[in-house]
Amino acid sequence: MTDNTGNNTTLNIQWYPGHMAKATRLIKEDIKNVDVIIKLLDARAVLKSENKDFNKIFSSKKTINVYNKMDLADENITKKWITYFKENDITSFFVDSISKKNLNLILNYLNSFKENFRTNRETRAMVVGIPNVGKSQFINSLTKKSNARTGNKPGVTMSKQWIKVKGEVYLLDTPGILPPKFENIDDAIALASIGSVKDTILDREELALELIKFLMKNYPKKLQERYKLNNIDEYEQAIDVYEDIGKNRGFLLKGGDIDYLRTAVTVLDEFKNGEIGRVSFDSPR
Ligand SMILES: Nc1nc2c(ncn2[C@@H]2O[C@H](COP(=O)(O)OP(=O)(O)OP(=O)(O)O)[C@@H](O)[C@H]2O)c(=O)[nH]1
Ligand SMILES: [Mg+2]
Repeated sequence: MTDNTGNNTTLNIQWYPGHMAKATRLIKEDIKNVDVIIKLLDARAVLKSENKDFNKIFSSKKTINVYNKMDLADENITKKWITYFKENDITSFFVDSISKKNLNLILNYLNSFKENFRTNRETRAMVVGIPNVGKSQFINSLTKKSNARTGNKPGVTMSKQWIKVKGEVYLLDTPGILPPKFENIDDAIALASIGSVKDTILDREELALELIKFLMKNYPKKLQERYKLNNIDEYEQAIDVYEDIGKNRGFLLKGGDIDYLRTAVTVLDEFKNGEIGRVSFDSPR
């Protein structure tokens, strides 16, 4: 497994995990009532969007991995992952919950669950994942109704909610849960960039600089085109790119200084919404 970020600066991200602990307790209460766990992850961060604590909680349950937001992920890397999962016989699906791409595969899987696993009641699936991976959107798209509230920021779903899908399938929406700490700085950069960590606990200027470094290394053309920059090879440091983005967008303060915060917020928002292009943080080899 390789990692596309490969840097070792420190990004100061801390959060108070009290509400995460509460959400974990809520989820644990329902495990006995469900047949299958749908682990929803972000296709842009196949490894990094996994909360490893879930594996302990759900070890006794049938689990499938669903990588959402495939429309925002690097197509070449997604292809590699699909091959990797096939070769290793791991049940996984790549989906886009907005256009509903591949959601029919999940419906087929859930509808045949009762038969395949010989249960005698309706199938109940719990959808779990870190914040903002699209759990509520995924459920709404499967049910064709807007039952679950969504939003492009972490922490939108606050409590549990059972929602009926066509046929004999029920889905449980749950609040997003992050592990108590990041394993390394690259995880922090990726998870903050895809919007799974609350903005208010981040230094957005530092994060934008780290994201720019990552894009310079892995997606230079996309960065250059989006912000009408010089050839990326011509820049010595990421801060020079950061400043040119601010200048090119006209984000200047009185006196002509660059508005660093506005530049950061713009880069982060545009990245989160896929406007910089399709990008992935983890590749299988
Ligand atoms: N481009 C794209 N956006 C998506 C997709 N799925 C969800 N979104 C968007 O991602 C944002 C987060 O979706 P939610 O469904 O609220 O995410 P969640 O996992 O329920 O988040 P929490 O409840 O905060 O844990 C929303 O703006 C959705 O519209 C997808 O497949 N592709
Ligand atoms: Mg939600």
